Amino acid sequence: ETSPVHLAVDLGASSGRVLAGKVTETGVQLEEIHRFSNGGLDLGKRLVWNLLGQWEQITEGLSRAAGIYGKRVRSVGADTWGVDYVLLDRQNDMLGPCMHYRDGRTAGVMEKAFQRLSRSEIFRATGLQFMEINTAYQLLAMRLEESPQLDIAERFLMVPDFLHWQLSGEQVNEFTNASTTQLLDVQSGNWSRPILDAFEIPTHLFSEPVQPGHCLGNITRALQMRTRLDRSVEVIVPATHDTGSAVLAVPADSFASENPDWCYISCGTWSLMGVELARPVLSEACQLLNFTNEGGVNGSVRLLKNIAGLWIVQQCREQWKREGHDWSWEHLLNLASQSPAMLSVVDTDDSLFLAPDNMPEAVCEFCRRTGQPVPQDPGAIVRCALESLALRYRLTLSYLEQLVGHSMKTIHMVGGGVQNRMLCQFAADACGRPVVAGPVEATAIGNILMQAIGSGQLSSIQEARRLVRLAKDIVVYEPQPAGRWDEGYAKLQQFLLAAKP
Ligand code: LFR
Repeated sequence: ETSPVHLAVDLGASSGRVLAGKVTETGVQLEEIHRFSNGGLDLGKRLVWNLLGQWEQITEGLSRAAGIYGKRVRSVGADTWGVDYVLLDRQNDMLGPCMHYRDGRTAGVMEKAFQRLSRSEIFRATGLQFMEINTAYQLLAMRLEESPQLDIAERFLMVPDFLHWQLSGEQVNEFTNASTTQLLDVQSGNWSRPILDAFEIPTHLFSEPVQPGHCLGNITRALQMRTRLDRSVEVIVPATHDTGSAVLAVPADSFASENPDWCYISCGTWSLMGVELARPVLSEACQLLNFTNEGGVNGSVRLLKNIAGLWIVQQCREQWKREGHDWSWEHLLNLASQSPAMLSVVDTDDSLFLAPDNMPEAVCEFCRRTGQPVPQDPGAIVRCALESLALRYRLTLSYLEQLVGHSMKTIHMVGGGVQNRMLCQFAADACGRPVVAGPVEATAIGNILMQAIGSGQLSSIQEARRLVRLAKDIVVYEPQPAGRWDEGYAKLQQFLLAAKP
């Protein structure tokens, strides 16, 4: 076999991976080369990335890939979740640890930001949703803590930019991930001077963002020696924001059209639900509903909302593990399927679920607080969380349709969460639309397809998506008319009304 191989480095909430991908006429063939854990590191005062450990694992993965594929490896590129970054001093040394966005230092910082620049001014400039985790508030938190790091920093790199620098020796800011900072101007695609100034963030830390597909040249000599990869291997920047890569790999037959009739849910720890557009939506309604306009590939915009996602059930599982029960997903879903439907509904995006010590207890607490039956066992808790998530999808779909002014025919679900077949069926039922689920490995596939485009092997996103449509793991879930979804939905709306100030 001689088809070229592209390597994707993909760092996710629980694990990091190096994958090899071949792009041929029959689709994208993926192989996982190396997997390692990537949880945050709790230092007591700070929750941080183990970034240097990750880099070591990545080079291990690259060495293995070199051993397997030799000279066939053409390129490599990295993606991770958004918002997290590294600062370098004038000698290119890292300043402090790389902070994790779930660290508590940004609590309350958004309100302080609004004293400097109003909510609507920030929205009009950036088009971004307001989340405490955004880089803008992480940097402002440093300013407010009077961190000396900000004073001696010379360079700001998002985590994938840092990895690309290690891979290639070049320092750039990639556009899709830069757009998650809430520091980019939504019109120009460049850093927003008024926002940086208002938050006292030095402008010289940033360079004009480069677009996905950009080639940074060959891997460094040091990396070549260490991994035995060929010196000709190129570093090609994908959509380095994982969600940007995942949405590239939606098996749709259109790209950034004026009137998309499909929406997506990129489904993992978070559920990112939205549409792909050619232009941002900057209306008052968009700001009120707190939707975001994130930068995508080839100038596309992802109008979407962050939904808490599988976080709640993942954390339940962790808690039960701590209590001595290492239950598999399959077992838990089986229990859930035997539990009564729509016993109780929770608002998955309630702050109660952000970072509780005991997630199953938090679910019960929400039910108690709202006068509903309290789920009595793990099956009932999982069922409640998944049904509630599907109801959030329905709500978000209604907001989306309101914002774009027409209805969606299909929901594409991509990402690891798609393996949860119960959730896919619930999503179809709750929303009353067919769900096209898959591919599971959307992020890695999107990363690799962008490298294939950047290296000239493919000519367009449409061509890339045609190959994704050949994926074997795409399953359609038709909505079932039965169920108590209307009843559950009415409850969710009640909670939201009650929570309004
Ligand atoms: C998903 C994701 C979301 C972003 C969140 C935090 O992995 O990248 O798009 O809002 O993580 O960065």
